[in-house]
Amino acid sequence: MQLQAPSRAGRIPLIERYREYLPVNDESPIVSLLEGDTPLIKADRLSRAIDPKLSIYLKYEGLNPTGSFKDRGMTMAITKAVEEGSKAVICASTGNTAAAAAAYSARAGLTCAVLLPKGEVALGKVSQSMMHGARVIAVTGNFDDALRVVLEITEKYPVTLVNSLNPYRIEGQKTGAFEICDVLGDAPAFHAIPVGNAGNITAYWKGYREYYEAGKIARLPKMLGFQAAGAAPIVRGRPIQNPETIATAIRIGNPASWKTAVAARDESGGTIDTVTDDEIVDAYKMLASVEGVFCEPASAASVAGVRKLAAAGYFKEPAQVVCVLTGHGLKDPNRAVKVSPPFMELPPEIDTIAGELGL
Ligand code: AN7
Repeated sequence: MQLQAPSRAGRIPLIERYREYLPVNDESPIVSLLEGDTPLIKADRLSRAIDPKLSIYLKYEGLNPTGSFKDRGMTMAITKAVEEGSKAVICASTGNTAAAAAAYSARAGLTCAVLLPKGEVALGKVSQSMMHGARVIAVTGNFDDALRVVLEITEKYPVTLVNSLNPYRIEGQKTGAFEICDVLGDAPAFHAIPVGNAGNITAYWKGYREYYEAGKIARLPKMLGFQAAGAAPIVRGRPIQNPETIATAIRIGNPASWKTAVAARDESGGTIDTVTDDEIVDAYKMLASVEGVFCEPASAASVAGVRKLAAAGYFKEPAQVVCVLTGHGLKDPNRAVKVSPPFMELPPEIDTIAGELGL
């Protein structure tokens, strides 16, 4: 039997696919896990439940190689780190950046160090960093503390920063916008996205603008960003000392890309708003049970936000809304179990089980 080709059908490295929009040349040593090209899922049942005027689409970024959108930025950041002769990379992370950095570093043969806020990173993400051989350090502080230390380290030592302050990360992540436009044939009217360190809203807005300037799309979307109510520095207009939310991925009090997130909001005529943990959990459960799409809690902030705006009468006419589901539900299995009803434990007896199932 013939062995399958080493790439999935239709999958080529993200950087190859959008090469003309990315800062690479023919010598760039592309480090790829065949990321991107994630599904844009039309969510009719969800649309009907939230606001029948809307056509909601889910950009399911959880289907990237390490289970989050971070792979788009990391293929670029690690490719450029190798191209520039770097031997080691470092990041602070609420978990997903670390998982992606660890995986792409493993593939490139780079040393990788990740600083994680102690006790506040979902289990799946920690396991990824460990398995890919990163130097994992739990910092006794929050993400903002960890990022501050990482920035000081990269100023003093020859280690490449792969947080989204690294401009190549944003370059890679903007391709999410290209893919959405390539599928829809234009930009959607609204683009909803969770906001943590604010790199992704910055990247998507850059992607849409570049496609618009290239004449690939005829309109720009309104950007709708959503922060967890207990970690909403941009909405409150000041850094939050002790951010709190069950959506640990976006438990961030002082986002690095604050200014560009505000610019995305204002230039697009959109909004950045809060969603409570209860609203996040409701949307998280709804996505899984109504559409069969399992994302992590932070990702559900995009849908929770659209739901909140819809209830407040924000959407006046029929419109396409793309919600980015930034990470896979399996990243945070503990939360999934915690928000679900307990399951039954029964002996392997047909009558007992059939009885319990009401058959
Ligand atoms: C699932 O991994 O900041 O606003 O260190 O993992 O670009 O920060 C993760 C962020 C949304 C927010 N959804 O994106 C990290 C990290 C998920 C995330 C965000 C993150 P940004």
